[in-house]
Amino acid sequence: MEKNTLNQLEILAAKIRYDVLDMLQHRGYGHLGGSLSLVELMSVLYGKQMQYDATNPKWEQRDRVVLSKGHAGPVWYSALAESGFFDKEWLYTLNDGGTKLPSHPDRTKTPGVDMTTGSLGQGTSTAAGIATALKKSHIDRYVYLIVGDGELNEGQCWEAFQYIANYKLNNCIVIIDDNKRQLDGYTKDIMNPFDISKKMEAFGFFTQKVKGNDIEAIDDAINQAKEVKDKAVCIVLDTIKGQGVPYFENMFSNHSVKFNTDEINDAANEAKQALLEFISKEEC
Ligand SMILES: Cc1ncc(C[n+]2csc(CCOP(=O)(O)OP(=O)(O)O)c2C)c(N)n1
Ligand SMILES: [Mg+2]
Repeated sequence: MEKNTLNQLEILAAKIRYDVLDMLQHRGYGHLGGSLSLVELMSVLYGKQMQYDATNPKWEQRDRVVLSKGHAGPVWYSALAESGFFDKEWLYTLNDGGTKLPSHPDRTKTPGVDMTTGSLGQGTSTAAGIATALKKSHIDRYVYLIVGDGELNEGQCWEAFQYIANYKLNNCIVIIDDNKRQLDGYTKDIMNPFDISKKMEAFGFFTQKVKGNDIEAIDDAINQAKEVKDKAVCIVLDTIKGQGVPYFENMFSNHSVKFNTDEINDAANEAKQALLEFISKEEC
């Protein structure tokens, strides 16, 4: 990747991370850990890989995202706002009555959101449906299906993966956010997923595993996935829940964080300040 492109994607990631912290802190609570683990992925998708027109969100030739782990809506909204789909002020309306940004994505409310999610597992099937429809309509675009590691507890995921592999839906790029934790603890303690990459390979997927905070590695993996012609494709993102902010990475219960102590607010403020400094230094 060219140095300038990498720099742009790092700046975008910093902006998305800032927005997630800022909007959740403004709201007073929210799904922080599983939003932060997707920041670099969102930067690569919206900053480089995806084809879209923010002024025409329903453009037929767009790529689609299905955020099956819908509770991470805040990171998606931040990426959409930074990409021009709507005004950044909307981020402060997260979860308000009548908002266009409900905590979990709703395709009838938010420009750029193509599928409603939140009930874990279901996005895997709807993404498979969209990918099938795109193939049948001869629309040569991609669906990025983002699934959580805890979400893999849902049997529906495995039915959908079997379908995606069987029909060789190589236009459905399955991305698993392997942040090792789910709502109430470590995934291996609650419902051990064992080796996710090997399981996806056994299901018939061309599978790659990359560090989920490595922008170049994520981009390379997506490029490689797009080269695969006769197989379903999967990228396992080796991430950290709370990624990019050490205080929140180390917080044991970082699934849904309440910003109700000075310590938590100070940590968020410090992280936001550091991100702003990084952005202003890199942008000049
Ligand atoms: C069908 C269903 N059951 C339970 C929930 C409640 N819930 C929301 S997030 C979550 C944990 C998901 O863990 P994971 O997929 O690993 O998400 P991440 O770590 O990325 O936040 C649960 C159980 C839900 N949204 N849907
Ligand atoms: Mg998880």
